[in-house]
Amino acid sequence: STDSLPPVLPSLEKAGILNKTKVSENGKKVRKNWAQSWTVLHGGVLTFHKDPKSAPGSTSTKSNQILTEVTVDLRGASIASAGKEKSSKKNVLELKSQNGSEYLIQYDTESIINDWHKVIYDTIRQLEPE
Ligand code: I3S
Repeated sequence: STDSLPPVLPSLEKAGILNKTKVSENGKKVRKNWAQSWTVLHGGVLTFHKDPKSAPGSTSTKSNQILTEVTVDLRGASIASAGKEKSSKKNVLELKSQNGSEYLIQYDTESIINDWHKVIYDTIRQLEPE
């Protein structure tokens, strides 16, 4: 029987620098604000972090902190290549969360975006009920 198996937690993990902007919040369009973010995928959650050195008023104490800026729960989310109408940039992905937030993520190196597309897609699949 499989009844006694522990719940399977998504183990896929990845981190790297991406460009990202929010485009919608609670289903409502918001103004783009592209910024480079240290991006981490861990435990089915994607987090974007501000580079503390790029934050205004950076101090020596701040400079070794990594500030979490945005958290996106990938449960019920969707990821797809963004259409040309979404951005003039190349290699753009569109990430929609279950709560109606939408982000664009982008990187000029196609293979890097392809890797993120695959790992986010696979994580979303793993989080789906069977
Ligand atoms: O979808 P949009 O409005 O053409 O997005 C562009 C704007 O956000 C622009 O800033 P302003 O709101 O100050 O015009 C950004 O500089 C552009 O990068 C945005 O377009 P892309 O095509 O780069 O996503």
